[in-house]
Amino acid sequence: MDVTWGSAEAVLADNWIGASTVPSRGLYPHQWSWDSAFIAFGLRHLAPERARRELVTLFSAQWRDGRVPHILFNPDTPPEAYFPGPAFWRAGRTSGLIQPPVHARAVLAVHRADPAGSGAETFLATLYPKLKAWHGYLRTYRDAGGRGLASIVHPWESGMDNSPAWDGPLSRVTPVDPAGFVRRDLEHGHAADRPSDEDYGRYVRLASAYRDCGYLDERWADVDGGFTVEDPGLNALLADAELALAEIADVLGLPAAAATHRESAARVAKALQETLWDSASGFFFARDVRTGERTREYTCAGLLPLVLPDLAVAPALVATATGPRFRLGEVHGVPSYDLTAADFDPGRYWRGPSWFNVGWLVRRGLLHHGEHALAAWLRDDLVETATGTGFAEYADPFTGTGHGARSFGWTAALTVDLMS
Ligand code: 2M8
Repeated sequence: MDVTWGSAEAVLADNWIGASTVPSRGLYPHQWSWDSAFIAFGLRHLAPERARRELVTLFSAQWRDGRVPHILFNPDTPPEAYFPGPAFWRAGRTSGLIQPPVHARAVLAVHRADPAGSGAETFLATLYPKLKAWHGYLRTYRDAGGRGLASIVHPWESGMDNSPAWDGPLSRVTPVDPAGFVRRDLEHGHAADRPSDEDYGRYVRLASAYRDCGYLDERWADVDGGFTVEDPGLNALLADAELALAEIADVLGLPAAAATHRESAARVAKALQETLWDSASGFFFARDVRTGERTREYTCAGLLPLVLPDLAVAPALVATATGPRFRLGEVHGVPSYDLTAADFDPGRYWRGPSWFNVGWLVRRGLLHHGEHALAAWLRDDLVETATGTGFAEYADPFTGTGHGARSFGWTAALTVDLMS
């Protein structure tokens, strides 16, 4: 057996907690929404029944309104292991936020890897209505801007917590006093690799405010200083998820439903291009719904629309990706932020380092748009960097040095997937 494959498999075995996988034993000791979807992409090659279980467990925590919570807390983990824990959220075993909807794509891939395995016969039929309700939540309750795009109400919902794109909208949020909470993340990660105390103060302020309005999106618009942003990454993944749902409906013999999902995907993709694409810059920027202004930071979220096969602007977006701001094909992975920006930081979380899930998504996009040589290069680079860093959470784009947690779930899982 290949050494890389074997060590990635060992990471996933160590991070398995019985019905799901933790992103990292120390830093993130619970189940995270989009992590589980990425992890399932790898698990399907190793243990398809575990991949199914991972996703079924996550969806067992779905809320009545359709939202899939961003964290499902593990009852066997001590409450002080992670902040903010269940006592903060006051929502039973879950948080009240969401993360990008990569689940339908994962469900379809898991099904295809093992369509006849034991338990496989009910897997798609069980998850289809849940996925439909999840996307429905995003397309209705979260359409705060009224343009057919889903909004996020907290940076954690983007999955790219301290992305520079959120600095503008976050500047209106008053941080809570850092003496009021304990940052458990700093017990496991270097402060220089993590968000700042001021960032955390703002995250806590926003999460408490959303909690205190009962997690009711219709009330959020009236909350002063609230954060409401249309993220190109989340919306591209939503359009792609609707396409995956259409394929799932086809497999289930529901052609009319499949057509509806394709129309919905096309609507989101159109709104994305009309609202967030800036042709002069050749890039997708986030939009602050509260001010109506587009942000100006080039972050990796703006490259994620490449996952859409029908993307008229793909050549211009690939040109930006290979240009000086991201230097795709020259540096390791896909930097999370503009390499030419004065505040680019190669080691600090979502403000510069390359993340493996983003590299994996961009590679898929490159394949859609005929960029086969670049996709092959990126695949080899991601596998090499993941292996060389002990499956780090993220890596310095210039040196390939690992940062953040090691033995990180999606890094190991996506490496297995890239090698399959
Ligand atoms: C990071 O986010 C969490 C909050 O959700 C944290 O910093 O504690 C992000 O990188 C996010 O994308 C990821 O899903 C999560 C767990 O890996 O960690």
